Amino acid sequence: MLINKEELKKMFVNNVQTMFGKGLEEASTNNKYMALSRVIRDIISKNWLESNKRYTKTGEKQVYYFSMEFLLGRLLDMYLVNGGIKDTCQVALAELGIDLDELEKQESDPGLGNGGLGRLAACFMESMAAVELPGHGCGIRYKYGLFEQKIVDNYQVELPDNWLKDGYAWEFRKPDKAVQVRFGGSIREEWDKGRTRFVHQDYEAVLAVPYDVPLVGYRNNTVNTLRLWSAEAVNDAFDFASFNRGEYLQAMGYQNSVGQISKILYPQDDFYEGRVLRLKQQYFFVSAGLQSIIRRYKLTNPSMKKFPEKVAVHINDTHPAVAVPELMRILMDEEGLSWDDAWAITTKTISYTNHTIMPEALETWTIDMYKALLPRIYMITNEINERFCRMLWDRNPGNWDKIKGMAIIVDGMVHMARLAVVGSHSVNGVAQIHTDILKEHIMRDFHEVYPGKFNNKTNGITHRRWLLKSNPQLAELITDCIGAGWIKRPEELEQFADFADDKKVQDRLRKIKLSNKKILAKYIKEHTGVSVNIHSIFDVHIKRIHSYKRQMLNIFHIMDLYNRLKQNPDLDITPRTYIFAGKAAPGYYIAKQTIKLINVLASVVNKDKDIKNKLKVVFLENYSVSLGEMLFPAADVSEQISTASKEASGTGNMKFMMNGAITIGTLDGANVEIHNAVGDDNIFIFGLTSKEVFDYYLYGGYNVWHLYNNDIRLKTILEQLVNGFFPYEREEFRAIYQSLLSNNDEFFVLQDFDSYAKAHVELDQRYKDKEKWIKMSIQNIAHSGIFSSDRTICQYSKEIWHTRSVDICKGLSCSKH
Ligand code: 26V
Repeated sequence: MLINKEELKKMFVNNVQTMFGKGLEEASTNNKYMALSRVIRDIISKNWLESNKRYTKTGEKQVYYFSMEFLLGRLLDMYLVNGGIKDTCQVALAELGIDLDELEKQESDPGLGNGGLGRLAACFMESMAAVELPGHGCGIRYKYGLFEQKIVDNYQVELPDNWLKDGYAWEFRKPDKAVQVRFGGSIREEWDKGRTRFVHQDYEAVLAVPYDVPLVGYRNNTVNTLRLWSAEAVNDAFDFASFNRGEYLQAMGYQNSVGQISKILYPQDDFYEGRVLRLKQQYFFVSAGLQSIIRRYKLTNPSMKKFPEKVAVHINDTHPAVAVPELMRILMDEEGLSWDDAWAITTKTISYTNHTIMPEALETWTIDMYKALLPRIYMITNEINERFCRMLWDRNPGNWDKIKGMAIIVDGMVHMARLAVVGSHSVNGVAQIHTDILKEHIMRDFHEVYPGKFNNKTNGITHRRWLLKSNPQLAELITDCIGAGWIKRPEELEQFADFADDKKVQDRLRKIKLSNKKILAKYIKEHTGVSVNIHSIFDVHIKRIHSYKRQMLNIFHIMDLYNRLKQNPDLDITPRTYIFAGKAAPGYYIAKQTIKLINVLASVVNKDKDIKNKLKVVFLENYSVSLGEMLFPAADVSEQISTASKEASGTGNMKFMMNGAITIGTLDGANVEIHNAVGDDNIFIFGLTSKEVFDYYLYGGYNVWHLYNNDIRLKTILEQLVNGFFPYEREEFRAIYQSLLSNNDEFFVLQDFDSYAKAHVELDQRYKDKEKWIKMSIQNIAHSGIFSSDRTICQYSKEIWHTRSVDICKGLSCSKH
C-alpha cells in the first residue's frame, strides 16, 4: 500500500475532527483508534476494488472456503504489517505524540471460533492473500463470539462476548447483496413442460445480509474477501400485516427467531448435540454463500457447465456439508439442470476437510428435524443416499451390514460426514497420521470405494502473524541473519540453522526470549497477582480444555514434583513456571473441574515457602488469539501431550516451535512431522504410540488399577484428589478421580505418566546446558518453515482446487513492483 507519513497524519487528524468533532487533544484513545482505522480502511478499499476488478477481468477460478468459524484475531496491526506501512504509521503517530501499540489494544479480538478449526481458517485466509490466490471466506457474523472466560473462586465463569458493542472497524455491510434463505414449509410437485417442478411453499424466509471484511496480502496489493452473513427479518411488510391482523406476538416471534440464527457461536468443540438452531445456522450461511457465488458467476458466464472450472467450494469439516444438496437444489430447481449434470458439477466443485476422529464430534441429524427444517434438501439428500446405496449394492450384493455402515441416511439419522465424502471430489486429513487413521480406520470403507479421493494436507500457521507480527525482535534477528526473504518464502527459514553455533546469534536469541518472558511475567503479575521468576523454565500448556488433550497428565506431573519437593526441598530441579490457559465448553463438567483443579493446585503451590520458589503454577483467563500472541514468544517448553491418535493435527505446536520453544509431546497429529523435521535431539517424545492405543481399544489389556497399585506416585496423587489434601474440594474432585479409576482411564493418563515424567527429567537436564538448549531452539525455528500455512495453501491450490495466483498489480505501479 502506498502512503507517506504526511498524508497519513493529515488523513488521521482530519478523521478525528470529522468523525468525533474533536481536536486531537480532546480525543479519547478509542476515538484515535477509530480515526486511524478509517484511514487504513480507505487505503485498503482501493486495492480491494482493484483486486475484485482483476478477478473479474482475468476470469480466474475463485476459491470459497466455507467455515462456521473464523478466529481472526485483531486485524489493524496485520493490515499495517502486510500493507508495508507499519513503520510509516508508527512514526507519523509518534510525531503526533501517540503510541500505535496503545491504539491497537482498543480493537476487539473477535472470538468467532472455538479453537483449532476456526484459527486454521483465519491462517488460511491470510496465506491465500499472501500467495495471491483468489480465495475468499464464507461464514457467519455471530453477534456474540465464544464466551469470555473469567475465573471466579477458581471456577470458570462464562460471560457474553459482545465484540460488536463499539462497532467493528473492518466490516463493510452490503445490504444490496443480501439474499433470501428459506426454512420449513413443504414441497409441492408440479408438472411443467415435460418435467417436474418442485415448489417450496409455506416457508419462513430469512434475509441474509453480508458483512465483508478485507483480507490483505503481504506487500502484494491483493485484497480478498471474508463474507460473514447476518440474519435479518425479510421485510417490514410481514410485520405490519401481522400487526394489522392483531398478530403482534406472532410477528415478534418471527423477528425473534430470525435474530437467533446469527446470534451466538456454539461453544462446544469436538462435542456434537443435535440442536435445530445449529442446523439452521449451517443451512443459513451455506445457502446464502452459494447463492451469492452463483450470482457473481453468472455475471460473466452464460452457462453453468463451466462452474467447476471457475469455482471451488471447500467445506471446513462437516458443518457446511449441506452445501452438497443445496448446490444440487440450485442447479436443478433454479438453473434447470438434470440430476446427472448437477451431480457432476457439485462433486467437481466441492472438497472437504475432516478435522477430528473423535466420535462424539460427528454430526448426525434426525430425519424428522432435517426434513421439517429443510424439506427440499431432505428430498435431495435422500436421492443422493439411494443412488449411493444402489452403487454399494452393486459392489457388495447382499452385504447389508456394509451398506448400513456407509449409508448417508440410516436408522432415522442423516450422517453429514458420509454426505460430505460422497458429495465431494476430495477428502483430506490435516496431518499425515490423521489422514492415515482416516484411511485405515474411521473411513476405511469409503477409502475402499473412493481410493483416489483421500489425501493429506498437513496444517500450517501464518508465520506472518505468529512470528513477524507477534515476535518482532525474533523476526529482526532472523532477517539480520538470512535476509527478509523468509517472510514471503518461509522455506528459507532453513538457512537460520547455519547460525546454530554462532555465539552472537545464540546470545541475541537468549536475550529475546528473556525479554518476551519479562513481558509475560508482568502480565501474569497484573492478572493473577503471582510473581514468577523469569529465569525459570516457562512451560506452557494452552489449548481448549479437553480430556484427550490431557491437561490432567501435566497436573499430575506437577503434583508429583510438588510432593517430591515437599519431601526434599533441595531436590535438584530447574525452577519451573507452569502456565495454563484455555476454555472449557460450558456443559463439559470434567473440563471445568480440570480448570478448578489447576487453580486450586496453583493456590497451594504458589504460597508454599518450603519449596523455595521452585514451582509456580498459573492459569491465565480468557485464552484468545491476542493472549496467544504474548504466550508463544515467551515459552521455553511447549506441552503437546494428547493421547496418541486423538489430536488430528494441532497448530499451537507449530506456533511454539516457530518461536523457539521445545516440544514435549506424544507421537500424535503434527507432532510426528515436527519430530521428523527437527530430529530426535530437538524434541522430547514420550508415551504410547497410536498403534498401541488402537490395540488397547481393540484387544483390551489395559488395567488402570494395576498402575494405581504399583506406582506409589500415582496412588499418592489420586488419593490427594479425594483425601482432603485440597481441603475445600475434597468431594468435588471425586468426579475426576472416578473418571480415571472407574472408567479405566479412557485417555491413558496413568499409562503415560511414567514416560512423561522421564521425558521431563531429560528436558530438565538439557535445559541446564544453556548452549545446547539455545541450539535446539534455533533448530526448531529453522525447521518451522514447512509449517507455514503458505505451504499448506499452495498444496490445496495445486492438488485440490486447481487454482492459479493472480498478480493484482501487473502493469500497475504499486509497492510490489
Ligand atoms: C465440532 C463441533 C461439534 C458440534 C458442536 C460445535 C462444534 C464446533 C467445532 C467442532 C470442530 C472440532 C474439530 C476441531 O476443532 N478440530 C481441530 O482442528 C484443528 C485444525 O485442523 C486441528 O489442528 C486439531 O487437532 C483438531 O482438534
